Amino acid sequence: MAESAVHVGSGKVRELYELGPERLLLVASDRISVFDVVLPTEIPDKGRVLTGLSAFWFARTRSLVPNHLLDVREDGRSLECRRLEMLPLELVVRGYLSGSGWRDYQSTGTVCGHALPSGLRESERLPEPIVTPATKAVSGHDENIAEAVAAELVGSERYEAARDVALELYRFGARRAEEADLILADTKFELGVDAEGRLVLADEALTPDSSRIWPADAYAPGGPQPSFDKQYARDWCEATGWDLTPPGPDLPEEVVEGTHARYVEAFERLTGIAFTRYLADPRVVLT
Ligand code: PZK
Repeated sequence: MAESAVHVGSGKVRELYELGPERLLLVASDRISVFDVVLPTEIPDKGRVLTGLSAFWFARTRSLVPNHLLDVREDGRSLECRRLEMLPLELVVRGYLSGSGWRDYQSTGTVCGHALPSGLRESERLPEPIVTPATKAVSGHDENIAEAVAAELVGSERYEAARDVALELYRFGARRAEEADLILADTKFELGVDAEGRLVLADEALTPDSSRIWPADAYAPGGPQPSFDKQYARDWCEATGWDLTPPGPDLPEEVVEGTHARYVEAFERLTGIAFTRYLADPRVVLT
């Protein structure tokens, strides 16, 4: 790193550094988590794919909402960002019924207070995308909350603005995904507030790690859908008989290679940019 970067936080697969009082450096590693466990094997370029995608979306959604991105570094895996006051919640937008949304729907017929038609199947497209806020629980597992609770946490005016922005961003990403024969089933946004009190998109945006992305050609509601990016790794891990507690299994070369290829393919289909061009000049995603 060219300037002094002090490590201030770790996510499962990313590291956060501060660059002086006003800027942060978000560094995406090549680590992969499967069933919420980080595996001992890395996927080459995964951090670059996620960083490039995030930067691509930040550049293309600036007119919808300002974001924290300042620059992409030459290494292709690091984003220089503006430091913000983060809202203490995540905004999950769901266009399809999956994961905790499907579980909540099965037990209550609702998802985070959204009444939904009866008889929906797992992975079915919702009549309209919904926002299901969640708190960043210390346990690492996020907890879904009702929109009324989210409004109490940050104020109803702020919550409503954040919700509207999240919906717009989801619609933007889902449209582009559809053009790439991908389904953006759901995605998570994190927002902050800048020194002028403006709402700003932060963290990563519309990446495979913050979204469920499904291949449209295999879409078949009525059960879980294969993940576009992680399915090889998940299937291989499951077939080993692993009990899903750490440590996870090492991935064999063919699974690493297959997973790498899927990440690169997601990047190229969503951005329309050759990944080799990104590696040669990461700033290409900003133009
Ligand atoms: C911020 N995280 C999550 C934790 C990571 C990421 N622009 C910002 N301003 C202030 N704080 C944050 C951000 C952003 N983005 C993000 N925690 C704080 C996080 C650990 C590793 F890569």
